[in-house]
Amino acid sequence: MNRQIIHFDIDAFFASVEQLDHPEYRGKPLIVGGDSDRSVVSTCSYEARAYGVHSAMSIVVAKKLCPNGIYVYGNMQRYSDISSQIFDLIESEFDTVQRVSIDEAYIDVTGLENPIEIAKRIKKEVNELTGLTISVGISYNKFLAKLASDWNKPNGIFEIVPSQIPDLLRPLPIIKIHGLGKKSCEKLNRIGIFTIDDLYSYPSELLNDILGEAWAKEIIDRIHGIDDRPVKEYAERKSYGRETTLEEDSDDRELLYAILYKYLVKIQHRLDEKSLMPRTLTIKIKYHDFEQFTKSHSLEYNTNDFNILEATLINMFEGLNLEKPVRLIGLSFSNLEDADYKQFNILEGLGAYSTSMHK
Ligand code: TTP
Ligand code: MG
Repeated sequence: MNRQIIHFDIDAFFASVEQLDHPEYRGKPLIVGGDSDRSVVSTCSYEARAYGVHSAMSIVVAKKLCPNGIYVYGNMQRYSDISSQIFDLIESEFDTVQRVSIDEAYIDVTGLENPIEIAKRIKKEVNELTGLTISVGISYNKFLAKLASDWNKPNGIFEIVPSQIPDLLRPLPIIKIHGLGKKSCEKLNRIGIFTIDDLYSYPSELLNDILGEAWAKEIIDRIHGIDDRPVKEYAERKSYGRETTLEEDSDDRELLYAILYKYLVKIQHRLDEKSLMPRTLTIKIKYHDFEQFTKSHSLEYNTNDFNILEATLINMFEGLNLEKPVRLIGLSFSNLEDADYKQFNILEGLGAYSTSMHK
């Protein structure tokens, strides 16, 4: 079965956050990076891109291109907080999420619902949570998913399916090949290779001289739609969860509990494989009118004991007052702790306890 991979990337990230925080910057060419002549552009709003300004350009050059732009220093802490909020949201819904930078990640959604629907949903959720827009690409491998997220930026969705390869890629400039740096592209330009189509017809042995054998093979594979790299989970992720939009809105508690129970089984198994123990369970409900809420319960200690988690879920669900038909239901586990580390802690704790008993 083909994999289904989503790549998302926040639009003009630092600049969009500044425009959120400062309404007076909205709709204007905004350049983040500083005001001094020694500064470099971190990023800029799409309004500034129309003037030719881009990341990594010196501020001096940017000011020549866009003298009326607004030039600001960035606030890394703020960007990092928003980035965490978004990744936490995504990780509370999907099993396999790989963060690749402050504003982009891959999600393996193989076997889940229609990926276009997932893409639309996460765009909406991210926007509701933060006010930012993201662009989402969908395809059967990471290389193409990333290419797809770049296709309709900003605020885009694009899917690349197997039958479109290789024709869709032919006209693209080689700089679009993720993995080919600016220097390699310049070298290739010098020997007359400008588009992916040029690369298709170039003898691969000659490419080896320019890119090195291993990398040349990798690049050739990628532009032929071959890329087996797995989506690798972020090692320090904060939560695991699942959720679903029901086919029909429902207030049938038995049905709703059955879904949560199914998720409990899956997530508990997944955490067990990873030797992780959660402390907090969160049920998420969205009513038919899109009003939503979450209900969390934190245990006194971390555990991945199925019976304890099940009992907790039952308790939480019994106390859940559902006022309207439900559209979406989800379950996530957070406050994760490494089981091996925990065992060590318990031993330490017992030591302390027995000491106090002997007093
Ligand atoms: P990008 O995703 O490359 O750029 P972007 O989000 O600003 O714009 P878009 O995705 O819509 O094309 O990078 C994410 C953030 O990383 C960006 O907002 C600022 C920072 N960054 C730098 O500080 N320096 C750089 O050279 C680049 C490329 C990004
Ligand atoms: Mg971005």
